[in-house]
Amino acid sequence: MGASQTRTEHQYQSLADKTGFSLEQIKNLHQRFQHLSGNEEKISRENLDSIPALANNPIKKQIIEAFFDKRNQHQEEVGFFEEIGFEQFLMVMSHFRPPTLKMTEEEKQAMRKEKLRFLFNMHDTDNDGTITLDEYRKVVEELLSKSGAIDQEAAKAIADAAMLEVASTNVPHMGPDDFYEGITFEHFEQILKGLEMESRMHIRFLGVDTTTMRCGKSTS
Ligand SMILES: [Ca+2]
Repeated sequence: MGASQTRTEHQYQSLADKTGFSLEQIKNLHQRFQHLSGNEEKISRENLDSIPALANNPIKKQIIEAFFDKRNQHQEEVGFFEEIGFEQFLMVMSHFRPPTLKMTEEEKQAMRKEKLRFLFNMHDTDNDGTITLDEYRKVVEELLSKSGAIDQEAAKAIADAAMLEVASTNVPHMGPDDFYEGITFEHFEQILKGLEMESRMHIRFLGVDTTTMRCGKSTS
């Protein structure tokens, strides 16, 4: 074992401590990262944009932006990176990590909150703490327009109706002139309360199935 290999293992261990991934998972993800970056230190949006498995994902754009969103790095920073290195890449990937059997109830709750925060950030694009109707509309429009079956006007109407539904659940006695400012994180948690999503939130790309965090033989 050479000195550089020891150093790599040391780095992997520190990344494992930070992200909760096992050494094996980190090794696998590192290989994927190198493949994606073309053996460069960093990856850009263009690198992720060319992943075939993401091509048909209706929220591809949001997923890619999430990788460069500083809010997903746990450092209280906001804004976007132009490029990210392996550690930053891992931090984002760690949001897709499923809970393990060893986790305490408290740890599971913390993990759930982190995942919800990640999803919330994906929609709260201007980071003002609420998902406004406009922000929500954009996502719905994109989702529906990808299917090609619906025009923009209809997509808008559907987004408005869905948002009204959300508003009426959160503010039951809203008058016709009341203005609903948008979904706060607390509302968001409330809306998704009944949904067991700790193990559901996963993405399949890079040939990594995040439900198990195993690398498949897929070429993507
Ligand atoms: Ca917002």
